[in-house]
Amino acid sequence: MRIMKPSWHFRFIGLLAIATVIWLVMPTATADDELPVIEAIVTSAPQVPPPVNRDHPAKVIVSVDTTEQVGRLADGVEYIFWTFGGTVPGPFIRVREGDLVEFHLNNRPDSKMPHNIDLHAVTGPGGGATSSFTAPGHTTQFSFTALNPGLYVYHCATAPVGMHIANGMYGLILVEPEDGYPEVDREFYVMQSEFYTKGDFGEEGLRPFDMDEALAENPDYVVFNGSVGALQGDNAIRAEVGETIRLFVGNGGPNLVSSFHVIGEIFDTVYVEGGDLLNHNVQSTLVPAGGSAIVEFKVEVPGKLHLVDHSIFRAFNKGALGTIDVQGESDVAVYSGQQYEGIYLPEGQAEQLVGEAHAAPASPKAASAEERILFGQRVYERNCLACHQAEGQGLTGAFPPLAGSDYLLNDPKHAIEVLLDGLQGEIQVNGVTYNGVMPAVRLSDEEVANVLTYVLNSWGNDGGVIEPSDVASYRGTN
Ligand code: HEC
Ligand SMILES: [Cu+2]
Repeated sequence: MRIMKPSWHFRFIGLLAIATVIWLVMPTATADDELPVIEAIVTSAPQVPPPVNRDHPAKVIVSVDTTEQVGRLADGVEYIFWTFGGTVPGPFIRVREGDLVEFHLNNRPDSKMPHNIDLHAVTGPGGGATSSFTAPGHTTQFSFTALNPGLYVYHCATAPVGMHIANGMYGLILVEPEDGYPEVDREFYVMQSEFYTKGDFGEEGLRPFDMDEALAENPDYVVFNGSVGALQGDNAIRAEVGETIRLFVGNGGPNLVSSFHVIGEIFDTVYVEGGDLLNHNVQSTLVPAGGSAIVEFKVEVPGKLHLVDHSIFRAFNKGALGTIDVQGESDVAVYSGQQYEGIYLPEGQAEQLVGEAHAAPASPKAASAEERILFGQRVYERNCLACHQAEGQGLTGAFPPLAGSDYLLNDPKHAIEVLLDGLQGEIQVNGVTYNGVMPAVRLSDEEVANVLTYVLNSWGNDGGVIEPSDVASYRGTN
C-alpha cells in the first residue's frame, strides 16, 4: 500500500518522518536494568534500518501505531488496509541478539477494531499477542529478550486472525546475531502477501475483503510490499553493477507459500528460512507463509532483474512482480546480449515437419462435408492452433491469420502446397507482410483435406471443400 506519492526521494523523506529517527543512545541506568536505552530506528519497505553496529545488548524501545485506512492496492483499486505504522508491510524493526525490546502498541482512536502483535522473534505466550491486545484509543506495553537471531515475521493475531493478516497487518523484525551480518552494499525489505477482494484482479473502486476467497486460498492479488507495482517503475529498487545486495524477504501470507526467485540472478547465499543455515547457488527459495528468507547476490551486469513468486501466474497475472534496476557497464564475458537471430532449418525445409510424424494413425474417412469440417477441427487443434490461434486470427508479426486471409481464400488449393511443402519467405496477407517459416506438416491426404475444409468454413471464411483426391493429385500419387 502506498499512502505517500511514489517519488523515491519523497518516500525516503517520508519514511524518515514516520520512523522515529532518534538515534538516541542514552547510557542511563534505569531502575530495572543496567542496559543503555535506544529508541529503535524503523523504516518502511523497501528500506531497511542501518546495521545495529553494537557489541553489547541494549534496551530497545519500539513504538508502533495500528491504523485502519484506505490505500491503493492497484491502479484504480482501493482497499481498507489495517496496518502497523500506516504502511503495508509494517515498519522494519532491527535489533541485536540479547537485546531487551520494550514494545509499545498504540491503537489509534479512529480504529474500529482491537489489534495486537505476535512477533515470531518472541519467546513467550502468543509471541506477545496475549500481552498486547489493544482496544481502539488504547496503548499497551510488554518486553521480551531477543534470544534467537534471525529474520522474523510479526503479525496481528486478533480474531479473526486470518482477516487481520489478510488486511495488511504484518512486517519483519530482524534480530542480528551478536557479530552482525557480513557487510553488503545495499539491503532491501521485500514482503509478499495476498489480497482477497470482492471482484476480480484489477476491478476498479474500493474493493471489500472477500472471506470466501480467503477460505478457498484463492486470492485476486499476490503482491510485494502491499500493492501492485510497489517495486516497479519509479518504485523499482536501484543498484550499480558490482554491488552486493541483500534482500530481507518475508511472506505475510495469509495462505500462500512463495517460490521466491529473481529472474536473471542466482542467489550466492540464502539464509534458509531466515535462520543460520546457509545455502549457496540457489535459483528459487521457498518462503513459507509466516516465514522469511535472507538472500544475497552480487549484480555483475546492467539491466532489469525481476523479482517474482515463481508460481508464475501470481507474478504475471496477480501482481507478484518487482524490479531491481541495475545501472553500469556491461560485461559481455558474463552476458553477451543477443548475438544472432535468424531462421533455423537444421535439415532443410522439406524435412521440417510437425504433426503426427511417424505413427500416422489411420484417419477416419469423412462421409460428408459436415464430417470433414468436424474431423478437420480436431486436426486444426492439434497441428495449427499453436501458431494460427484458436479463432484463426494469427499473431501480429509472427503468424498470419487464416480467418479472412486473402492469401488463402484467393486460391484455396494452393494451401495444399503450403501444408505439404511448408512455406517461407515474404508473403502478403491482407496487406501485411509476413516473413516467417511455416513448417511442412506430415498429415494424410484425408487429414489435409479435413483441416483445410474446416479452415475454409470457419471464422467467417466463405466456405469450400478440399477433397482427399485434391491432395493426392498434388502429391502426384493418383
Ligand atoms: C509453427 C507455426 C505454424 C504451424 C504449426 C502452422 N503454421 Fe501455417 N503458417 C505459419 C507461418 C509463419 C506462415 C507464414 C509463412 C511465411 O511468412 O512465408 C504460415 C502460413 C500459412 C498459410 C498461408 C498464409 C495465410 O495466412 O493464409 C496457411 C494457409 C497456413 N499457414 C495454414 C496452416 C494450417 C492449416 C496449419 C495446420 C495444419 C498450419 N498452418 C500450421 C506458421 C505455422
Ligand atoms: Cu489487527
